[in-house]
Amino acid sequence: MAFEADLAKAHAARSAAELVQSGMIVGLGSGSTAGLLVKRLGERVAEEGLEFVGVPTSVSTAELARELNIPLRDVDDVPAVDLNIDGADEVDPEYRMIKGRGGALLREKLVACVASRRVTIVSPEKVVPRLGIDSPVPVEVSRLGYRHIEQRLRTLGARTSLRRGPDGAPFVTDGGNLIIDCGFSPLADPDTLEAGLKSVVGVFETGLFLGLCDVLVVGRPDGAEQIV
Ligand code: ABF
Repeated sequence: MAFEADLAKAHAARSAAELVQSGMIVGLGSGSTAGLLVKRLGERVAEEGLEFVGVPTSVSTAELARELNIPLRDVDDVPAVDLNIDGADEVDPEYRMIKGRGGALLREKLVACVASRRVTIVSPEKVVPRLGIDSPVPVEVSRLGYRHIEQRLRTLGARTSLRRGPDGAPFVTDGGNLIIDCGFSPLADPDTLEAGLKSVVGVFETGLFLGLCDVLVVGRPDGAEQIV
């Protein structure tokens, strides 16, 4: 099963990598599927002389891209992003997504929002009939006041859990913030929920990505399907 999921991710990544053309400014997502994309783009740079500029969405993606000789810029140093390619945790039939299990949601959303075309690459189990049944919504919050912020999130119906790292200490994002994972059963209306979460002072961003998927690439063990 794990092998099949890995193969599906690899096919999704390979298929999306073909969308990158020389001269483009490309948002590079985070997570294992996006990691496979970055590796494939590194191969295209080495084998075909593909020339593009990457805008990384996390420290780990930037490190990987540098190892592969992919030139990078920060999002503030580019006028626009032509294409953004990133993974997701869940995608519903309206191409709304939950992202942020990897903890890079703020930068991922910033880059997705300035991109002309957003491509999501997933393995098939990420495509769900309804968001939030299996995945909590990650919410990136200020360190200062996080206990109060958590309390406010609970009043919105969230079952909250402060994310922790493998050492048991609170997980700290690349931006120096905390993540509170918020479970909702059910997650009724993503747009209303997004507005409610964003109304809490100290919430910087949520893992609800609404209207940010233009192309969905679903990998399978034997290939990939691009859905526009
Ligand atoms: C990023 O990586 C995140 O937004 C999402 O949470 C995660 C998906 O990771 P993977 O591809 O490893 O399943 O895209």
